[in-house]
Amino acid sequence: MNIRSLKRTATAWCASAVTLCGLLIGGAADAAVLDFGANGAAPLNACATASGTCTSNARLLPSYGDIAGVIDVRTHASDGGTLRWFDTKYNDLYGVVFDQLNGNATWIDLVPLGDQELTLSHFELGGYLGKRNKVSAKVIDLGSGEVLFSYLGDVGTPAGTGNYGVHTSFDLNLRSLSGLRIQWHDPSWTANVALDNIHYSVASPVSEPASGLLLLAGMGAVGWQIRRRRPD
Ligand SMILES: [Ca+2]
Ligand SMILES: [Ca+2]
Repeated sequence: MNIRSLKRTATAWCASAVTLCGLLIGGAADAAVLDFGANGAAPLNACATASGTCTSNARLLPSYGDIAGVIDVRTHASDGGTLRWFDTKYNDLYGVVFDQLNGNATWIDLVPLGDQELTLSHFELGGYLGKRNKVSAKVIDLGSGEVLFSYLGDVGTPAGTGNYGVHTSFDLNLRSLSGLRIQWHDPSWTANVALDNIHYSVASPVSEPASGLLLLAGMGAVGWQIRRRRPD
């Protein structure tokens, strides 16, 4: 066996061993997007209306986004109730959540269930009728209270002819066993900024010993393969 084919074999074994062990030790991830409705379709069974279908300014139901055994989604407006839903005009977003009151305590909590770990990878903010200035956004760990991500700046681009401009995206890789809070505030008026398209996943955490085990398993598999291919 030459060096090149040895490397190929080692790479293949590492890949298969890590994938297999990752599934066994880490468990499969539940990945989801909270989009509050997209492409002009208002979410069903999601708002406190007679039909349950969201209409602009209706309150989101506390059960929106919840998945039994996986995640509890909790939205919070300044009056202590849930956030409200709106269809358009927050830049180019469709179906968003916002706080109608002019307070400063607007957030959404994502709480993983069953001793699992939450990973937050993306969210978007849109400005009402176009760009908004001096908007603050934070992501806070619900266990430690630590601010893991902080932003102070513009949200969205200015409105153009026949459009409301483009929203602002935030790409992250934040993890927590306790859950994460996305909090945002526009000092000029709370309702000026709305949230949309939260990407997250929930999975059993891979502990440090398990990670080490994973590495050893991969190396062991490679070593075994090399020995097996060696001529007697
Ligand atoms: Ca909930
Ligand atoms: Ca949406």
